[in-house]
Amino acid sequence: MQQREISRRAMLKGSAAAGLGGLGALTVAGPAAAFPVDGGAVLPWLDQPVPVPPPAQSVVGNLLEWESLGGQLTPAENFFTVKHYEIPTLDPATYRLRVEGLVDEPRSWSLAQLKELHDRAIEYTLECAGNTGLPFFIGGIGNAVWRGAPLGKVLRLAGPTDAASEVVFWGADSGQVTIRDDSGITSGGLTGTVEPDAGGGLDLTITEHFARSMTLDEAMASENLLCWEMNDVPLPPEHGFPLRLIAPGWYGVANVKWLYRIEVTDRPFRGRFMARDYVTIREQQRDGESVWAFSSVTLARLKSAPAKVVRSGGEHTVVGAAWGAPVARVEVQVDDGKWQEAQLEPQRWPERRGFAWRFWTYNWGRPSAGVHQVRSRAYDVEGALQPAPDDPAVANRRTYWEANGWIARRVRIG
Ligand SMILES: Nc1nc2c(c(=O)[nH]1)N[C@H]1C(S)=C(S)[C@@H](COP(=O)(O)O)O[C@H]1N2
Ligand SMILES: [Mo]
Repeated sequence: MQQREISRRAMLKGSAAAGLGGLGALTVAGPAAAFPVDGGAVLPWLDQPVPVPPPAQSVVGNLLEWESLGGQLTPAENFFTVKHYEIPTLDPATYRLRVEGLVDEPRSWSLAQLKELHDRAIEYTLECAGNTGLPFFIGGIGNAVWRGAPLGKVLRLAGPTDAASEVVFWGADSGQVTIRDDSGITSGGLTGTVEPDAGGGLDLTITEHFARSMTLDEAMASENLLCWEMNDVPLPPEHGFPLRLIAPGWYGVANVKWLYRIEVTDRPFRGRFMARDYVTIREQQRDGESVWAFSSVTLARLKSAPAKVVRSGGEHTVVGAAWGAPVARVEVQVDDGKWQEAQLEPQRWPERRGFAWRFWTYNWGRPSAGVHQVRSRAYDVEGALQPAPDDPAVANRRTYWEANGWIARRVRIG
């Protein structure tokens, strides 16, 4: 937890330095962003993810293939997708974003009205909190320049009341969700469908929209966007057309797609994707007793991964990425050897560091023929180290979310 607090502070510092002005000028072309290693032969990793099993095929798609990582920005058509319900069809002509609840001026916004607000762009690496937590899921990450209207401005115009403390973001997508498999619910008066279950009790099933919340303070952070464009193209349907929340510094799940309603409330929101799914459960030892910790997935965590090994003229280079917090250093370890410093690629927009992945390279030279293991680990600007796989924060998890331990890949040389 300590590490996460530090990372968030460092990020906020990074975004404060960027300020509110000038961000609109950011273009995707930006300063030159050549890939660290052009040309040469890519050596594929021996350990490949297993095929996506059928139940997950409707949820995740278009996963990043690390060996083909070719540039700082992930084109929209190559960007991974996660959807928990079906993609809703929204007509941009009639689309409205409602801002309501504990606000002085509830209103709805058309796309044209939102686009009249001073727009901004921010480069942010979006990673699913489940990425690298499951054997088929190591490519749930991508990086883009996102453009939209500042969320804070829209909230300020609405005028949260004194009682307001929480902001809930509602997606237009929804599905049938069984809230309880429960023999305890036996009476009427419930708005969902209540059906007998096998045990003779009653299940409660409702149609639930995708939704996530933040505190009002978190929502007001200057980097949050009501976003309609990624990498200079309109959001494709699968990425949230026509409007999504972009919450730099958070895990992917916070970035609500197909956003159609923002509700300001005076109490914490406990929907499916905060209180049931996307909950990290850890088992900890306290004075010889096993205790459980439950926490909702929120802010991103410091992480890095080797992307590929490139061979050119007999020389080998490991190229990788680091993200989840403003990155200060990356180290690489081959087999059981000493951890060695990798070279960080220069930052495209140094004033906005913290939200986009940093590429790094490690000159491996001419390793001996055979199979080798390559691992990386990152340090953030506050000196915090990405946790080892046996760090209790990683090892004690009983759910697969927030798997940010060191990632090992294997490659055959020669
Ligand atoms: N409305 C809605 N928003 C959503 C989701 C969803 O299922 N419905 N999935 C979330 C999750 S878990 C992730 S990881 C990101 C993925 O964003 P992408 O599909 O654009 O990569 O979207 C988030 N926003
Ligand atoms: Mo996710």
